Amino acid sequence: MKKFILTLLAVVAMTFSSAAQSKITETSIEVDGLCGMCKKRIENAAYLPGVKKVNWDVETHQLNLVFRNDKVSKEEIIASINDAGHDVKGSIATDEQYANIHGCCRFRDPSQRASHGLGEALCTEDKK
Ligand SMILES: [Cu+2]
Repeated sequence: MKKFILTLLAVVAMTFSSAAQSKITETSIEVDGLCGMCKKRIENAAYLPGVKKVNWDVETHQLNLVFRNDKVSKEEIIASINDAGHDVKGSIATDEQYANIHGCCRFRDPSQRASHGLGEALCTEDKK
């Protein structure tokens, strides 16, 4: 019986250690936005179940992510950010999604970008 319990403990320990090693993904993606309000919106959208850390930098536009890849995928996180109205490099929000964004956060608007000291938007299609 004692041997059985020890074997069981060893199996449990191995399961946990391999899970901790291989199931964490650390990555960063480029997300367009302007300000502190955008930061909150982007980080809230990215913070899905299984996501451990989110940090969007208003200067670099990089969103750093740490997540459990057995619980959530990068694609799901990107879809959620698009849903909140923000453009991700390689995955642009639809006009309907973008329309929900607060007026002062219109990151595709060249005059808003200029007033925040930003260059060209990620979305380079002509939006009129
Ligand atoms: Cu904003």
